Amino acid sequence: MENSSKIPLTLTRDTGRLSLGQRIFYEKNGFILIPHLVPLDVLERCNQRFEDISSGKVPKGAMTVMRDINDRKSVNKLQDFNTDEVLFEYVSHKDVVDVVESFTGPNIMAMHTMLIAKPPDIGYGSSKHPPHQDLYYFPFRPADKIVASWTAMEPCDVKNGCLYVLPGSHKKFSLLPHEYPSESVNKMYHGIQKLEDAKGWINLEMQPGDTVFFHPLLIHGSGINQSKRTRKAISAHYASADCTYIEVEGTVQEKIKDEVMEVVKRRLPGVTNVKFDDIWRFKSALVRGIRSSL
Ligand SMILES: O=C(O)CCC(=O)C(=O)O
Repeated sequence: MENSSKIPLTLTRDTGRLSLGQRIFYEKNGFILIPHLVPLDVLERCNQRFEDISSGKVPKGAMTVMRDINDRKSVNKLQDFNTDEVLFEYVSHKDVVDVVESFTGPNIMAMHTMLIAKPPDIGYGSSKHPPHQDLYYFPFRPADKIVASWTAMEPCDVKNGCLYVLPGSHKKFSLLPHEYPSESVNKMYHGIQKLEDAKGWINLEMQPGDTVFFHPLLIHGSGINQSKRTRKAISAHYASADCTYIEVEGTVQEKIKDEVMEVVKRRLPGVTNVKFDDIWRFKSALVRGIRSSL
């Protein structure tokens, strides 16, 4: 198939993994969903690891274990598990990384990792994730060399709070200001306000193994879990190893940087010379190719 769409392909490269149609779809919409990408046995091992870490059977090591702000008995997220050999099986899985390479090129770092459990909401609405752009959290660029993978571990539908996206928003908007919404949300869930006029939102209902890849400027979020089931997904953000760190002081990202640095100060009292990019250097890992500037 030739590129007769007249869309210059600037966000993807031909590695033989994505079809031209899939590349054009990503360039236009800012995401591409690939059904049945991750084998179910990998997800089953990740799920068991989640249960073992959440229950305290397996030590959490360097990762962060987060609980819903209202429902303190529910672990809603494991974060930063690049050093966990079980969960890293997902992050480094060939089927995922082969697709990632179409966006990042051959030298690939896993910068941020999450297993998001989204427990049933207990009535405060805090299981939702307000609309946001992931780039808000990242002190490295260029944005076009960063991509998220997000894989359903369980059926994800509107009832249990699936992902929703605003197609094309990665091109329509630059990085927008984010802040805490007035409703109850979890720690660091800053959102974009005043999106009432935005039209064309779509829900991504997905089955286990289905994987969506999306651009870091794509506006997305997830709904309240109004079911009695969890809604588990595993996700990683990848960047080209050739990306470089930027200074976020004085930009819309300063607020989230300050919040992250407050947490680091609390966790590492007495350590005074850690910078925001040091945290990213520490928690990231090479998954393919050669490590360079990140
Ligand atoms: O899985 C979810 O509910 C939302 C995840 C997400 O958008 C994020 O963490 O950036």
